[in-house]
Amino acid sequence: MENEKSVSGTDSARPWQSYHTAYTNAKAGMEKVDKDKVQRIVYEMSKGSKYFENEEKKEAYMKQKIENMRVQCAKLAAADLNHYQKIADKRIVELEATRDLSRVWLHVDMDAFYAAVETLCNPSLKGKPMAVGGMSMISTANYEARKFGVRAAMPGFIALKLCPELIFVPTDFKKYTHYSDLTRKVFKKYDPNFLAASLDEAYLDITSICNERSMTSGDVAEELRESIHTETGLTCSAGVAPNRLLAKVCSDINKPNGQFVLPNDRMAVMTFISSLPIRKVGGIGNVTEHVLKDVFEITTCEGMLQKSSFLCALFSPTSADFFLSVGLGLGRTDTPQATLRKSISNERTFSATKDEALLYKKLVDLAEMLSNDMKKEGLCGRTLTLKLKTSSFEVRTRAVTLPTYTCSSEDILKHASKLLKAELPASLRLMGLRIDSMLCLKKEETKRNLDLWIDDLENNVDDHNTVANAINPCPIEESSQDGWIDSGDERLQEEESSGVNQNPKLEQRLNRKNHTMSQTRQRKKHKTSSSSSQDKHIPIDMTNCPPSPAAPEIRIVFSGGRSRPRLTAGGGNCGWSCRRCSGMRVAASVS
Ligand code: DCP
Ligand code: MG
Repeated sequence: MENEKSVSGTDSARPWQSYHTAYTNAKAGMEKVDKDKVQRIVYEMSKGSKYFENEEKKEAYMKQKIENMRVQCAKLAAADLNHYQKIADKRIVELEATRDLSRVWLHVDMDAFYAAVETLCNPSLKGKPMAVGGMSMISTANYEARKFGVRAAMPGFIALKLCPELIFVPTDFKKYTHYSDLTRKVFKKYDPNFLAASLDEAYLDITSICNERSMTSGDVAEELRESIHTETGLTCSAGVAPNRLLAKVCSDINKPNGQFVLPNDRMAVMTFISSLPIRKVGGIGNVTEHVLKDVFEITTCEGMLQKSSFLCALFSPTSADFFLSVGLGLGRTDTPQATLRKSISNERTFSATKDEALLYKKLVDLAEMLSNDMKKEGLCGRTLTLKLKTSSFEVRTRAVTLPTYTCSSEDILKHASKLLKAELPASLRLMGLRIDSMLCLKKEETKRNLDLWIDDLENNVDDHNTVANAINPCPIEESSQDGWIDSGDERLQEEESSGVNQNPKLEQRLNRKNHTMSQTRQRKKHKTSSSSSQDKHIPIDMTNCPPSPAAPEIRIVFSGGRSRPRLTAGGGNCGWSCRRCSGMRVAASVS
């Protein structure tokens, strides 16, 4: 199962061909781009930079990961594979039984959002290639600029090299928030409980509106898009599908200003999934994509089912379940009312600076924005995390548990300032705040959810999965600046981070001579390994960092009876204490 080329891709005369970064991933509108040219320019312009060094470390880590998996793969005997095929087949049947085709989900995503807002405010930009942001980083580019390979998260100086005519417009978040609010007023008419995934995207359950108005889902999508255009002057794209995972994939298919409907029909879903590239699925990022491609030759979602025995053998049950679900085209269909948002966050990238006054000023803005977002949703939180990225691209997170639940900007700022102070002096290029452990002040039922959540924690103090789920969803790889907000599909992001099963026990398992262990013992073993920390938290994917040598610790403190647990998390390297790179350890104590 070797395919050395796609990782090391190695033609030494064309080293850029193996240089894959966020800057070279295609977005909508980049289908006809000369990829080789873009890759070469990105490579040449970033070579020698700290970013480049960091990318090299990530690449080396990924190669190591792939190599380890290949070794483990090679150790699988036919009897092992037979055994894991049985486990996989059983799991597929169980997952299939959970398929829910009763809901119709719509995912809506604004087209080139920041760029479109800027063009609306300054029509002279229309038709010209433009990007929002500056020389250090651009937030997005319009579709004219994308034809040159210019895209979000790319430094402006590289974008300019790709497209010398490129016009830069500085970011203006007030404007984007204003237009985002207008779109949300429209969403509310179609689903009062819609899930906002970021400033420019949302998930709506349109089952009721389709029934009430005897309209097809496609007609509802058309009408909603028209209504957004009337209210804002902006265009958006929509995807309709039986679950949120698929709806998001669908909204990207006919971008910009288009829509795609996947019917609520099992056959239609399976056909759609059969050729869907794995990278299109939320939660499958660069590293996962490479591992699946290079170790197992899985390129489409269907491949997940074809290689199910390998996936069950080499990944933790949580990750294997996720991959099998993707292969079956399953996703979340639950109603938003039952979903308790687990965190709210924001972050800003800026030109690297050591100026402490400037850094504190940015922190004030972030605290205010976070507080406003929380107030809008009637939320209070207790675990505050400060995320920093240094000028050498090292990502640090520092977390603190606040004395009380709060949404006040003063409280947030007070504690965030202490966290920042401890890190200074430092040259920083990104700062973000995140608040977790939410209480909703608006909805009684959310409180009920929280009680259930606490029950869960109390019943599962030794179950990392539950604990980590309760703490935070992992960020997606290419998060927008507002994209750290839960998308409602946080489980999917979690799954990606939940890790390759690199438990040393696997080694023993694979070497075991006697494969005739009873089913019960096997099952038990599978389960036991799933709740061992090493099993669950070895990262499969990383956003920014090489593996962290010392895993941080999450401490759960129960202060007697059924009172709320206090959760504290140490920082991983990627940011937000995520399981993807931190390899969290969990400790529980009762006081
Ligand atoms: N954004 C950002 N940084 C990123 C990605 C996005 O600041 N790395 C901001 C700018 C985008 C907005 O978030 O306008 C929405 O992100 P999308 O990924 O939806 O991108 P666009 O809306 O710009 O383009 P499209 O959805 O048409 O592909
Ligand atoms: Mg968008």
